[in-house]
Amino acid sequence: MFDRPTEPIFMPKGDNNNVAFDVPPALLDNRINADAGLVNRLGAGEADQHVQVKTIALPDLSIPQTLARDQNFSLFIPLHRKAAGRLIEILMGMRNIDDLVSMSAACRERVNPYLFNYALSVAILHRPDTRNLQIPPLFESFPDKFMDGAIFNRARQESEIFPSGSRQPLEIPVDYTASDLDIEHRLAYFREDMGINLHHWHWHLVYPFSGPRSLVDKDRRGELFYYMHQQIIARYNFERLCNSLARVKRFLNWREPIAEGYFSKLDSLVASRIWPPRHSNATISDVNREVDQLQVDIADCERWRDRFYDAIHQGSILMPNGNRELLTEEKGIDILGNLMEASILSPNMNVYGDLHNMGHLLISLCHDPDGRNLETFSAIGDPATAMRDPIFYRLHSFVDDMFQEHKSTLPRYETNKLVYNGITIRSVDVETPGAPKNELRTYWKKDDVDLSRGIDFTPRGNVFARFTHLQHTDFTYKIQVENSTNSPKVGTVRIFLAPKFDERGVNMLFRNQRLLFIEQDKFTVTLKPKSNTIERKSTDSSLTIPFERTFRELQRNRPGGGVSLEQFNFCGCGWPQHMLLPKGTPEGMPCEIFVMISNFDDDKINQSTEGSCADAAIFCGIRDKLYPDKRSMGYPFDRMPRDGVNTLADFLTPNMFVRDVSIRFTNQTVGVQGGDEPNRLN
Ligand code: CUO
Repeated sequence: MFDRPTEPIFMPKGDNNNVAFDVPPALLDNRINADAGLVNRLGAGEADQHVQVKTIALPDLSIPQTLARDQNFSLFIPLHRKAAGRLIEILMGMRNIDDLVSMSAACRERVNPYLFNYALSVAILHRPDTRNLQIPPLFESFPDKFMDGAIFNRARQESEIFPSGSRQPLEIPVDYTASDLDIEHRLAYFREDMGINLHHWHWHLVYPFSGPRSLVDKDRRGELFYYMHQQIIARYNFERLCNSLARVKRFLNWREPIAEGYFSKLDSLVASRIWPPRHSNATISDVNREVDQLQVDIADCERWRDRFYDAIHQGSILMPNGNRELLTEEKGIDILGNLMEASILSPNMNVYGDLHNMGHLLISLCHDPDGRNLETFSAIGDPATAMRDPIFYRLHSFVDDMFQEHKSTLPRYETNKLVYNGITIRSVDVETPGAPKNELRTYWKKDDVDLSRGIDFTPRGNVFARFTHLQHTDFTYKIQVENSTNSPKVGTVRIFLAPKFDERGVNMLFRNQRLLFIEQDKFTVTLKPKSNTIERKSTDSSLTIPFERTFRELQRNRPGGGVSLEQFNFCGCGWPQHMLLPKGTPEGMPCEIFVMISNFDDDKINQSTEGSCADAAIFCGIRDKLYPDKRSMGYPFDRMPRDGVNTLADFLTPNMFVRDVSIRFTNQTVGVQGGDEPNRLN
């Protein structure tokens, strides 16, 4: 259902996974149905496996069909959201798998391919009878959203000239969207990283902001919206400091020209168009587009923004019935997250509007705000591509600033909220094979992705694109802990990393540095009386998903390598392991690792997490479960410091420890090796 989105469903797939859907003519779209010869030609013979699709009554598809087949689809556009919501409802409503297959087959030819992919993904992810099915990563179905558009013609040529098996991977240059004349281009390896963009798309798939309420209403989803994006900004700022750039400037004044341009070089294979670029110093305008049934003014957004600040400073939001709901220490951030995004859980959309989503849209339509040029939105208008554009980080810094404003109104963590009586961390070290103690190593790595699921190549077979991404050498944390009580103690180990110095190379105040701490790992330990040594591998991080999960198909297609489908229980949300560390610098970027062990009694959530893909819980939570940490997300860095704390050193209690480390970047590129493990550099 996901493969080759622009081709009819009954077409058999290429050499390796030959599946044909035998769709009854009644379910096919009229135009296709009329050409019975086409059906026979494509449906017969070639496939190894035939899926019999049964006839099913067609539902009213007029809402999903408001979006034409060749239009680009964006969740940020309310009309598209409504279309997706309706299709999700239809697919969720199917009584069993057979019906779901039939309905999918019927809808696939009739609705927009992006919309179909999104709605079917959400449905598979949330239906009890399909939740353990895997869905292919989006870059396989829509590689055009993830890489240089120039690759696809080359891929076609390659596939025409060479048979499957003897085709060369097509190299995507590292510098294809801009040159070094644009200083923002220094960060392109982060913004355009396929794993990062896949994570972001996946996060929004797991936490949709519209659709049936039961899918949207997940534990602490508004708070996680705040925290996951706050951490992305922290990571981006950290990355910028590694590249001698200052932290991102908030997108505060929406009427001022946007200095950062972005030319994504993405082609849309569905719309047969390139994605619109944004030249530098573009300004946004009021949007009034009939085609999208969208009308929003900059002034609307400014009013919403002011109401947010009012609510935050008053400590409560206005409810539709005129009452006020308090923004409490525990629940306030969750409410604000849903209000800001805005998800359908927003308690008062009339007053607080749709600020974040409209921010994405206004920027993404700045080149054609009234639709006179029949252009669609640019990269910032789609969660699958938004993180490629430098303005994403300015917009989300603006959003994050409001959340921080709320956090500043909350009680500080006094030491009694931080200490763990009897627990003292004696030392922390990181060990990288082949490197001096407390040195971390990064380098470039090449890998291949298969394009043939998304695009029709004739003759069929795999065509690989080879791209270059940041990678680090796996490392181990060694933590020495003293338990001075007489009984075993359970604690949560929280590991963060931050730059040691600011843009000027001097120490930061704690109140500023805390916003640059990126969470690296969190796990539970039992500490026996007296001394304990904790060893933890970087690859076990509860922030990340392993490389082979981000790029499953690549591994599976490689002879002798990869994971089996059975091992691969679908759970694609998670920060990519290969981006766990910032790039660092050739001289070694001075950083600080912060480790804290908090009292598990104050952290724990009573629930079983057996078999529920919990390995990237920090950003993604656990499927169908409560967020597995009772503390505020970002603890202990999510509040202003208590009185008397100016520096990180002032902040420390005995159950915390800070170690200076450096991240050394080696400007070498490791080729595709064929195994899961990258080559170690010494
Ligand atoms: Cu993830 Cu703005 O929420 O892109």
